[in-house]
Amino acid sequence: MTTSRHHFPPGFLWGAATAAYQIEGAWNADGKGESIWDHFSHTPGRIRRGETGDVACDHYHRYAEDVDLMAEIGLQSYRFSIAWPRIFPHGDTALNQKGLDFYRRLVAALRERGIVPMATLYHWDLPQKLQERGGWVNRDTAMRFAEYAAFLFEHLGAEIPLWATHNEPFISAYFGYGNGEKAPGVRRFWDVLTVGHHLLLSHGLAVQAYRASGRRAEAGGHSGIGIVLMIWPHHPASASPRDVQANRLVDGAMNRMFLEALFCRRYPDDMWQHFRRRLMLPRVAPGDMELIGQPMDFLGINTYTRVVNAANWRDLLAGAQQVTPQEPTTAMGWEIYPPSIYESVMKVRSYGDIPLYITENGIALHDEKGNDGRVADGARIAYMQSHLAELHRAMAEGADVRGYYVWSLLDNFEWELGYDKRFGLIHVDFATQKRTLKDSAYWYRDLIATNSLS
Ligand code: IFM
Repeated sequence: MTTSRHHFPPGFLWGAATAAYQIEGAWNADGKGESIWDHFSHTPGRIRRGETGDVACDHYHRYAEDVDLMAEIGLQSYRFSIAWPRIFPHGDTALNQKGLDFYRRLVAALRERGIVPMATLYHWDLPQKLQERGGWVNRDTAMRFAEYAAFLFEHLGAEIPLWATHNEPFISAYFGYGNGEKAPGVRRFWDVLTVGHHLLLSHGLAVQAYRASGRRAEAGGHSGIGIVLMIWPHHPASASPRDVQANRLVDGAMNRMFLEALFCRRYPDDMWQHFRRRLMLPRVAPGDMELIGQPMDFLGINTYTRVVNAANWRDLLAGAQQVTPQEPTTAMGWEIYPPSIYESVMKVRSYGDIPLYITENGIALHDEKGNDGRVADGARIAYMQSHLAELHRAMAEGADVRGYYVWSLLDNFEWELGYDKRFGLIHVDFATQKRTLKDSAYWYRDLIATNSLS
């Protein structure tokens, strides 16, 4: 039998990712303010089985153990998010020193073990106080975000080399303010383009604040500022013009709106024409698009699967419906389609040659611990192997991908779905908080050690 190995370039960064609300717990400890996710998960009927992120993985108290486990896997980088209301509980500039101290300790522990921190400024946990003033529908929230970002660049900028402004602004806008499945749970599609615009504007303001702080990306290194987008490839269900058009619109809403704004400083014309009769178009003030589209140092891509779209006149937004995913699927019901990672990278590449990181990729399974204490998650290993082979293909064709982060380090709180979708390399027993490295964690350790995939 012959085996082939895919070698990754020297310096390629192997990591894992998490988000504050999904793992930290300690929702009101040490002066933390309420976030929209605290508020939402405490509202009956919003989360499956009534679960909340109140305790989650208790990472706030167990971060040192978690960093040790990262080191055991050999992670070279860790992507986490900072909970805005831990820093500024009321969404203004009144500091909660203990919140800042927590991230200082976390970052110090990472650096001691040579693990490069990548911090996301916003992974969906807006201070509830700002939501009470309209949240992201209010343009002023973008200004508050810029203050929060500038504060962190000043206080943690020397220790954290990689910064992402937002995680998946599409989800914040459409699921937070459109269908209301996620916090703040607002069901008002009318506003989603305004929300999207304000999120992007706040990204631009944060990039500006980063540059003003005097920080610069070092050539060839892992540093700088960017944004993390959810980029999933879209395929029409058939070659019929109606399916092709429906597919184009869904791809437009999820991918092109954000990519064109960031790379071309405009929103796609066809989307504007389509949406002007259905949604409120945002007020784009002079200079907004220049702010949004100013150069970034990298783009983060979150990619898991593809979406197949068919025309459906009953859907008022895009005239589309998602076709039932083909088997095999994951515990999320997402099709396992390894070329998705290749196609996502190539799509972004068509907008510009910018350093890329795969900031999330992974699979949810219903992992269980066996009697022997092992968590045998061969399906996760197969998923990572096939997706990394496709990533390697994109890189062999010239894509400048600098690193890969598994979603997720730990099993955690999967938002409105609660705890039963396990994405982690590390199994968490939520009753005891015991952590167990899954087979995939050992597999990933070997991959990192050889910087190559067999
Ligand atoms: O858990 C989420 C994460 O917060 C954002 N990207 C997708 C993941 C899996 O659904």
